[in-house]
Amino acid sequence: MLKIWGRSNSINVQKVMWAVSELGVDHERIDLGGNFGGLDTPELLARNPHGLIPVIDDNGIVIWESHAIVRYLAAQYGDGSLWPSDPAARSTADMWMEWAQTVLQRDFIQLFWNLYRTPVEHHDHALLANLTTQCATNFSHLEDLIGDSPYISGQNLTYGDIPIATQFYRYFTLDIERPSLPRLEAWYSRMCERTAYAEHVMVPYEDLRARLAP
Ligand SMILES: N[C@@H](CCC(=O)N[C@@H](CS)C(=O)NCC(=O)O)C(=O)O
Repeated sequence: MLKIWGRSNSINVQKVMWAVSELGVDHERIDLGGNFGGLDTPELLARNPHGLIPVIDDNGIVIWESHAIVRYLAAQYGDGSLWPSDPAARSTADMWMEWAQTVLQRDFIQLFWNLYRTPVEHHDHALLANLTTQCATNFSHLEDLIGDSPYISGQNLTYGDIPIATQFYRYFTLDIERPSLPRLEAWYSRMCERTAYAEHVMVPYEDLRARLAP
């Protein structure tokens, strides 16, 4: 059976769980990382030498890196659905997946860590203002480029939607200034109607909030 290691409030684990749930693959998820620890054990390091989550074992096929995992699951279990048969649709999915990793998530993680995972007493307000502006620029860029299709590769949900739309939940629920993003908000609303997204991505993150020790 497919095994997935990683805590449910990790954004990278959420991408994998969302894909697994859309695909209806029988699986077991094992909590690891964060408060659960366990990233320095020989067992975990044998599966992922980088000591990070998520990592999967699908009947002996071991994969780390969330985007590689999502692509594998889509190809293995989602031919014609999450994995479009048209190579052009896959290339669009891949382009946005790479961009999500190298630009959108890179900057949003910085904002999330400095705003939410840093005690308010230690906030660097100039840095937060810069990061908020940078994220607004990135999300606006996406807003301008996606066109009017309901999903990133056209008319159907594919693996290419997963990395970007996983960022939406926190971006649209954090107490920050955002530009007007009507297309992205419509896309986000469509995702919120999906059972798999609601269950695995719309996961409260209050327990990640940093506070000074009393
Ligand atoms: N590029 C990697 C990043 C993996 C990563 O940074 N995982 C984080 C969780 S989101 C982690 O393992 N953090 C340590 C922890 O949870 O304790 C991926 O996409 O899978």
